[in-house]
Amino acid sequence: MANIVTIERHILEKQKAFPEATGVFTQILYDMALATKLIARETTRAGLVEILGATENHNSYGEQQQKLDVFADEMIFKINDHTGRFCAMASEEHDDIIEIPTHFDSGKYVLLYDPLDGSSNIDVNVSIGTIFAIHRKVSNSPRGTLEDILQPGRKLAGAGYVIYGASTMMVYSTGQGVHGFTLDPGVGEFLLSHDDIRVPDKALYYSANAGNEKYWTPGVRRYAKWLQGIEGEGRKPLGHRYIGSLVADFHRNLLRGGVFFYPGDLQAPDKPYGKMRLMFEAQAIAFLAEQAGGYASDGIGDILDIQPHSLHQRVPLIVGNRDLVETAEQYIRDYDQEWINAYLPFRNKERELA
Ligand code: P6P
Repeated sequence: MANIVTIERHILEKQKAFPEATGVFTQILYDMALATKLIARETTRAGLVEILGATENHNSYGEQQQKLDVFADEMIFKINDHTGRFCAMASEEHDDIIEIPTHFDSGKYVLLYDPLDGSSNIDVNVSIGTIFAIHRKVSNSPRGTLEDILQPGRKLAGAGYVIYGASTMMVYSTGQGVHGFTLDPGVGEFLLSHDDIRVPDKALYYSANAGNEKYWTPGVRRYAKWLQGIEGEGRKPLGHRYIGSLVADFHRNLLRGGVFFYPGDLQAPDKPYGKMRLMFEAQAIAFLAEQAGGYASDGIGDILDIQPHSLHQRVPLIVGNRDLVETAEQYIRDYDQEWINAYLPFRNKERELA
């Protein structure tokens, strides 16, 4: 009989070399597992209870908050606010950092999370996901500050996502490879189902919102034609798969090989930075991609090397097989100097710690 490997057993086995981290990471991942089990239960029942539909609130991006968004956001905060493991949190659904209540201990890590990414798909029963990332506290202040949060992805201590799909899966890395656990609803436990995930060398898919092609820059448009085997040396076309839920699109490409891109464009010249949030989506996805042998770029360079300047900073995201992502960078270098000139000032802005 194959081993039944829980998150705890897996962390213990993978992190023998880092005993001090094992305890904390096991607990953090268990806390996230519990929060996401509770979220999973609501997402599977969403059609049955009146938790569907939007609230009258909007988040900092002006996006209408779905009720499940609010539930997921509150669930993740409540599960983590009292453990003494975090000195601060930050959520895509909150304008500012979330302080740990003063009657709880402050810890050595910060938690950043997108409680329910792809929430526009909630009401149409398409897979959605929770994305989380963990940085180490670096400031000297007694409680967490923006300085602890606005760190480059290269410094991440760990990151992961949970995808609420045909099954509920948690995929995480703490820097020793990428590992996937599938929720056994019968026992309510995440069990190891995908040990040491590696992006397959042979990519099958590319993922992009073709409805935006009119606004893509010349280099990105040529890149899309290259992926379709139309531009360049007569390659076999990649299949086009686009769900419109980052976690679902990334998860499929991670397991089958492929590239996802949501590029920056000049539709609004003062907003050349695309749609993805650096701190709540791109850093975690880039960390996982690199740990699985892939690569993530904003079109200029490695997402993990970008020094964040603000909490809700957006970046273009091109992620998947390294060769496919580097080809995108080449097309952008060759044909998109106008866009590069418009984007670099945003990419290189000074960090806002006040
Ligand atoms: P579009 C969801 O809102 C999200 O942030 C990602 O999950 C997803 O990849 C993207 O936006 C979809 O954006 O513009 O194609 O609908």
